[in-house]
Amino acid sequence: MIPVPYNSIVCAAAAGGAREPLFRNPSASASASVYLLQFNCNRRRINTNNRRNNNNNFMDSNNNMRTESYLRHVDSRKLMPNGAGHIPHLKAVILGEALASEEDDLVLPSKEFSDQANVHSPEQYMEMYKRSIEDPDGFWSEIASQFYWKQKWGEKVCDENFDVRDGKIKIEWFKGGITNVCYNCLDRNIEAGLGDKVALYWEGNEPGLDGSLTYSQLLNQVCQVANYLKDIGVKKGDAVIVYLPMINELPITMLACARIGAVHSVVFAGFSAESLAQRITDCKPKAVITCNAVRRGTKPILLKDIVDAAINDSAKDGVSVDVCLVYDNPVALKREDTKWTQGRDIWWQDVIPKYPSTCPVEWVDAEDPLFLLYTSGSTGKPKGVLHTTGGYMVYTATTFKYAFDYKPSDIYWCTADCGWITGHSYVTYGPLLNGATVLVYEGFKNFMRKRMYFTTNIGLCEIDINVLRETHRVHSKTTRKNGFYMASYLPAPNYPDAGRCWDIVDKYKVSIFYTAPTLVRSLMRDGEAVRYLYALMFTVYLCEIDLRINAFGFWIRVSTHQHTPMTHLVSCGLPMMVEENLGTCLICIPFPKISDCKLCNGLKGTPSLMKELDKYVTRYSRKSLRVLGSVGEPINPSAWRWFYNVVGDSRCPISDTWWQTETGGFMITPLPGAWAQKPGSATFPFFGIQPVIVDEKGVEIDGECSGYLCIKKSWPGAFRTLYGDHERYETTYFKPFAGYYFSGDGCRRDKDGYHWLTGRVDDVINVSGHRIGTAEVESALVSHPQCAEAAVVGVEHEVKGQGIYAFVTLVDSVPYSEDLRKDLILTVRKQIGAFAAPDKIHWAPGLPKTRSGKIMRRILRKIAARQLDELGDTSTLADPNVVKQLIELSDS
Ligand code: 6R9
Repeated sequence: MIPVPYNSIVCAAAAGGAREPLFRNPSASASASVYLLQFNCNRRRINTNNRRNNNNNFMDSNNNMRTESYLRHVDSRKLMPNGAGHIPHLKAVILGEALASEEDDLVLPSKEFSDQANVHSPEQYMEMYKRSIEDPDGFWSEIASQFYWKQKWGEKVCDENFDVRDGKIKIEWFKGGITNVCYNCLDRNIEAGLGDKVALYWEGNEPGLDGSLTYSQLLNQVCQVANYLKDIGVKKGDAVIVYLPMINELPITMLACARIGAVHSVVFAGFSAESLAQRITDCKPKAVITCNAVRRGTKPILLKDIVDAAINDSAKDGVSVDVCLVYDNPVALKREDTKWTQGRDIWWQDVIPKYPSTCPVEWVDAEDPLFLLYTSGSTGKPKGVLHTTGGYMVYTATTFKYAFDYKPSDIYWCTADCGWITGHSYVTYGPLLNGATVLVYEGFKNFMRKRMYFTTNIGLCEIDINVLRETHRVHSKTTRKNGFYMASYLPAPNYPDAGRCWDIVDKYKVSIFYTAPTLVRSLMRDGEAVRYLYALMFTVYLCEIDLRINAFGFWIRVSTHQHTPMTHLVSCGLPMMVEENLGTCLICIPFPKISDCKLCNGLKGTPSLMKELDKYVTRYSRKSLRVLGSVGEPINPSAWRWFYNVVGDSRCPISDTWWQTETGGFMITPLPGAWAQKPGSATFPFFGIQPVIVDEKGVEIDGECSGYLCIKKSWPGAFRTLYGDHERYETTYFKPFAGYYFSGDGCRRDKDGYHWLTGRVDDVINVSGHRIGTAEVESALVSHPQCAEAAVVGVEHEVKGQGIYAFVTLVDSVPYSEDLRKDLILTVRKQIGAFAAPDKIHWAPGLPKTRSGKIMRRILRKIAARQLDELGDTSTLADPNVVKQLIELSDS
């Protein structure tokens, strides 16, 4: 019996049968706009129902709102954005969509889409899935045969031991097969007639800076680099560290390594010198390849300086680097200003063009290593995830083709950096193996946003959203200057304005757009912020209030007898929280949420702000878009809806792909033409993947349930070991639940069999889709001479998904100070990278520990999230007073 991943009831619904979906197939309704309306209506219906239920008590005779009877009290404060609990005696009330259930929202692909899709129905999926599970060897070898193999694999397609109780964990696919990934990406496609097709488009940060390479041109450049590497003595199996920004030279270098059988280890160019040194020391590379500098905003980041420091550091550990190839990036730094070590450093442009543009392929075994990529774990030491050649090639190519419904005419853009696994599997290998045209974007940088103005009865308000912080730290201040309100705002990753993404989509006619929820949320906020400002402006106009803006939303203080603004906000459908104290009422409207306000619409055009609504998106055509994708963390339903409705014009399915550095490729993902989606769910397993949800004892749970997400049996793209530490590989992934691969993620399966990822269950924080081990941050903090101890936990963050919250105990007699706080954050930035900087340092005279000295992170998580009435049992603590002290220091 094979597990049935797709519930037959949903199949029927998706096929237009038994169950009436809440959201209709747009093709079934009169027009797309009708569909949109239904979409919004449904949201409203949920809100209106609430209202209707309380209708009698809702308004008093003067049409003022009766807050008590209307607002719904929330049992738990976990629904509030972090920081809201700062307010003493908070009485939290949330309105709006947060309480809606997403489980019954089915969004179906249009008939036109399904008809042309690679997998067009649940039945077709089920048939293929069944075969992939019942006959994996046949299924995968048929696909593998579409690639070039110098020699076919041996007897066994797959040879595995997946159970620690039966000995050493071993995963092998296509062993004995001789091939080369670079050959399959380039030469094979050129032979098939794609030589003149564009392989890579490159778009720089600065509008106007761009370029492109056809498959033939790309092969020539790859060969030149490959020849150079061979010339300096890089051989099959040797490691090469790549520390480059998103320029074409990054995928070129990866492919060049693959061509000669060298193992690339790409390090994200946002990592610090220390992190880079750690990776150099671990894999002892024959060469380091970098760039002198890259421009982020107006500031050049001196990558070469970071590499110099890292090489010095690793030399102290006895690992020397003989060659450092440096790409000259004059836009960021002049050659003559680049620090240079004669004899070791060499300019890319001085040597590479001199090498021949053909290079014979080094044929390798399917199980020979292709690359190393370090990822965070629950200890301070990053793990070198090792992927091999054959299985990874077959798996990334196949997942790319099906999850994005790839067609040869597509223009594909993945916003990930090649420094992460997404850039390996779905910027470089997966798409190029399919002969796709890939857009490489230099990357998002924070941009200087213009000021926003709005009028109120207290005068003209100016929202200064210019105060950008590299760190993305949650930080805000509101000042009143000359009668103007100024507020700092979280930076958004875009340049020169929030429309850049869609400008690029139109410029290249991008048809598949794959990105991360954090980016969706920050872009959505740009449009939504305007909508909010508008609603708010009107509210402010209605009564004199004290307005504050922080990272969580707009905070308004009004006196309790003034119900009009609240009524207005309610009519806008804005979710909000209210704290009522004697005579005053503090309202927080967390942004961004999609709202629809008759009142505001009625005033459309009065102040021009309304016109600004979503214009960053809608002023671009986006007609070329066909499929959207999301990766890195769970996408929250409101971001999903905005992505679907606004960006994709309610026309493009979203592939919410769940996978990991370790899995090499997609594991649970929609097949966009095959079935209905539920906003926020990664849906069903890919071919050959058997996800199981287990309880804490490792017992599989059937049907509707929540638990730990594990995978039964191997798949071709699985990682084979942790570099130099097979024991850690087994301990981390295969020992927690014997017989399974343990993902480290929690998961819920709903009544229809849809999978909902609920985040990490281990000590790993997911910040903007980047995995950061709490232990890594802690060890950076304690390296500071004045830090005695540190404990780091993740907290919910509106844009980044999770933020980093650090409890810090100082050495005796060191006073708390703002300078020290900054210094501690700087220490983490220096040691790991800016993206790992803590959002909050919470001074801790002591940490809550059990009598055996174990830190009780559960309690720290609750304190960080201000869920103070959910601290649970603290009686096992060695010193229960510690908790009280920590709570007292919460706002210091
Ligand atoms: C590809 C990548 C892996 C972790 C993973 C999970 C989270 C990734 C997700 C998702 C929910 C998705 N994650 N995609 N959670 N829905 N679509 O991001 O690899 O950097 O190794 O991170 O990211 O928690 O365990 P990696």
